[in-house]
Amino acid sequence: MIRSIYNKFFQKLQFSLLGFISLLPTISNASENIGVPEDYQLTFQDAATPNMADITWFHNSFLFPIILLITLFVTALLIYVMIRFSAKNNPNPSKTTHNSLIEVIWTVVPVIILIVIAIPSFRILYTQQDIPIDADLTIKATGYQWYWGYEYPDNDGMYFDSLPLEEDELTEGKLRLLSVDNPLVVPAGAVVRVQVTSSDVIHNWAVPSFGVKMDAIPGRLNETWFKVDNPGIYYGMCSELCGVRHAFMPIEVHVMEKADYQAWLVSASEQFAGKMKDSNNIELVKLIK
Ligand SMILES: [Cu+2]
Repeated sequence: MIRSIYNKFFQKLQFSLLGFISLLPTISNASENIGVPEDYQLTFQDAATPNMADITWFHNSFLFPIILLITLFVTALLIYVMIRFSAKNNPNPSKTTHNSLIEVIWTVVPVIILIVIAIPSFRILYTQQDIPIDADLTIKATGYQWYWGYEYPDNDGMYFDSLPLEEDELTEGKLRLLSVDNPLVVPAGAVVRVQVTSSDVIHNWAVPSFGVKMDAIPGRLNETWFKVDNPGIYYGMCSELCGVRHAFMPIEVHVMEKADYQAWLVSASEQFAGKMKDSNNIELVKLIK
């Protein structure tokens, strides 16, 4: 009951925001861009994975009401105390210094609240950390100053760099600071295991609509996973301050129907097969300068 009321509240909030946004110039071909931030966005992006749906529920329908009630209770208590015990209304203050019952209550009640919050929180954390052993596809994402490189170990180690598009390269439907030349491509409905690492400093591979945010640490292989059923384009960014071009290492994920993915794989295998990272890549040298 409470859950549905708050879902409606957040849906309405989002709805009114969407109405406002529709007055602003819209990005053409936006129907394809699903996991993307919106102007004046307040809440999370729409969930594309079960994990993100859980995170959204946890925040919007669980934590938010608890925080709201506590805030209202404390505010009401403060207002009551300010009026009831002001110097004017209460000229002779009580000399009471201790009340065991109240002290027990104000210790035990917060503990109970924290335990109640911890139970669903740990469950969600566990599903994020529990990498399915029967993953359909493994991707290795490596952070470089300042772009991402993707390797497909299941496909002869196919590797490609994923560089952000320059402003003069932005064609219709491409987004500034989000679109890349070679996006990560995965099949819809597949469990994708992502191994995340870095070659220089700490980066972070984060896609908000997937509920994925994993540190990329040099010399360490971190793992995360996602499963997206809805084909479309989803965006993320490096989420760890990693240097002067930290804001210029976006993540673009194309989720394709299985047949389209197979077709992409055939052409990409030819284009990228056996291609290892080339430190003399002209485009990279341009970026580093
Ligand atoms: Cu980075």
